[in-house]
Amino acid sequence: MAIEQMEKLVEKYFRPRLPHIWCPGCGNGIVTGAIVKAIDKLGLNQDETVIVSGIGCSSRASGYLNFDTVHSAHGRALPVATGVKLSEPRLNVIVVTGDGDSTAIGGNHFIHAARRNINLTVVLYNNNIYGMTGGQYSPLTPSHSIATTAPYGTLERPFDVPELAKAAGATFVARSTAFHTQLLVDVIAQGIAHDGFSLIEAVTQCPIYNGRQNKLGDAPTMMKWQRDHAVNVEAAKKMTPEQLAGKFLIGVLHKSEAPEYTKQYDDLVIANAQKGAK
Ligand SMILES: Cc1ncc(C[n+]2csc(CCOP(=O)(O)OP(=O)(O)O)c2C)c(N)n1
Repeated sequence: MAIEQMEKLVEKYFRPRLPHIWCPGCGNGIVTGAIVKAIDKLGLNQDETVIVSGIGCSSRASGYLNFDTVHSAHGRALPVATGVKLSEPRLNVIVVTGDGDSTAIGGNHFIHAARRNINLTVVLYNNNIYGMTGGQYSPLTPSHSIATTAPYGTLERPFDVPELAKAAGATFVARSTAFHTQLLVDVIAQGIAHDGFSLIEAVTQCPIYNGRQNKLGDAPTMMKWQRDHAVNVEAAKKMTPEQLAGKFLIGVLHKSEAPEYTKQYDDLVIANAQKGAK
């Protein structure tokens, strides 16, 4: 994208709040930029688009964006977003959340929002760690990684979050990385356009807490790792299990149709509640 175009996007969609809190090399700016590009690509009305976040480095994105935003409580972005969407179903509601925010403290809300198939778009910034509080392991931290809460390596197995979302009932599930920015923009746009619960996992680098503790190198090195370990879901169809060992899939991983919650709710109100309880 040309620099003039970028400047226009920044002027329109970001609040001038420099300096931001993100560390040098953090991928959160790339992911937030991808959300903005997806919104712009779809031509969404800025006054009818709401950004809701929880708590964490990634959740700070809501404060930098020039929309109606809610920076809610840790793990509670989805209940807040559900309330916003149910009260005004015409709004586009985008949830910005971290791996800890959405799958640890907010894990229960995550599976139930997916199960309801409410039309929210969740962009999960997966840096594999609790960044804001200094590098504790999360449910998405790979086994045996070092974290401040696992000095000898974590014994826990991480969730495959797209599989979790799909099993819980999400009707659009995708993954991309900070390195694969074009794809990230594209799958976020598809998720927003999808009429149901959509989960987009954005794999991103945290060089300061995750990278340093695990000797993963600086930000460019971590992004090269993303480049070398992600396989597009279409390309993967032609690959053998041996070729796919140690890799992860990117692209649209699941898409299905199911009744959307707010529409069902409105129908229920019209068909029953407005006639009065029997
Ligand atoms: C109820 C509650 N518990 C704990 C915290 C402390 N806390 C703030 S952010 C955070 C983890 C954030 O990790 P993640 O969601 O992965 O986001 P990141 O900072 O990595 O983007 C925790 C435990 C809090 N703010 N509120």
